[in-house]
Amino acid sequence: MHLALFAPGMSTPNITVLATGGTIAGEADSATRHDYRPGQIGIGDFLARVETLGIDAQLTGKQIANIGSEDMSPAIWTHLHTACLAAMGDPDCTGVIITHGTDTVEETAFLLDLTLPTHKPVVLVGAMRPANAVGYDGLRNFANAMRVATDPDAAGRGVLVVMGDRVFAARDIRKSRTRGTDAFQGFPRGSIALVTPSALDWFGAPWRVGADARFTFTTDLPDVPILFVHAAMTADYVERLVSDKTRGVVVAGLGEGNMPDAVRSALAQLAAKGLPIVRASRLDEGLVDREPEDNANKFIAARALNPQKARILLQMVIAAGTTDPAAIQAEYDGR
Ligand code: DAS
Repeated sequence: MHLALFAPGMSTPNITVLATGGTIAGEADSATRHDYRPGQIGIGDFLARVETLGIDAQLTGKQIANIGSEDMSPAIWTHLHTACLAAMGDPDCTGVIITHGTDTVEETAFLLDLTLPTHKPVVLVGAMRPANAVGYDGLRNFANAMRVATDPDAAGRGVLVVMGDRVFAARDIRKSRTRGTDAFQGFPRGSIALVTPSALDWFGAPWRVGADARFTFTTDLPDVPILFVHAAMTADYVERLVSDKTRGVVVAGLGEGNMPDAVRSALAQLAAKGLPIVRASRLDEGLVDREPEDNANKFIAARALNPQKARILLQMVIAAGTTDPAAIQAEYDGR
């Protein structure tokens, strides 16, 4: 179903734009150089460029940060979360768009998905090419994000990410390519809508039922490292990774969350002492189910979450005070 951007008689939507930097705000020394600096253009300049598109919407910008998203931090997440809540509580605000670097956009989106109500649309967007590059995709992606953020049907679907004319749920999206504007994929679901600046087509029901936050946002995220498993790994890798501060471990395992026996034994000893151990997969499309040994080992299966998202969920679960492996498993099995 194609919809006009606004129905006749509808008032102009008011979108809050929260800028964090990334390539969408990046600049190169020339239009054809491969290397560039992310987070160069401020929100004022960016919105002035958006204005040239002539889309009928009121945009209110706020600069949260101006970084490459490899430098995303709990402090910036806190600032962003607070700004999102303020926008959601503003009766004049129709929806929120967050500009973000593409390298960690999936992690920020998932964190917000777990901790924000989405009774208004919340949409993250980035670009694969800097603002002065030939073929800049940032304005196109942003115009698409405006199309989504102004659609009442986008509310209650959880936090969304718009890239390459497609809309993804935060839970599904993952960056799968380092180049090209079609760099994102969804797993286990692909994109949940196709979008252009003037058309938006949703497919299927939202994953998320209801619009409430699942966890209370906390600034005190527990220390949860990821163990990236490879051939010929020995148990001492586990000892080197885990410190007194560690509150849980996510395993980026081989295939369906597998690991060498010695590594499994070392992790099972930690689990026996009460440290949650989550098995995920290092594969791009990895679905990790429970295996019989998980009961004895007290391990948790990450299901369809990749290691970086499995880590964020484990941080939230531990921060909420849950340490029982069966209760943690239920969080991975749930929405
Ligand atoms: N510079 C990287 C980042 O900020 C890549 C990007 O935005 O596309 O995540």
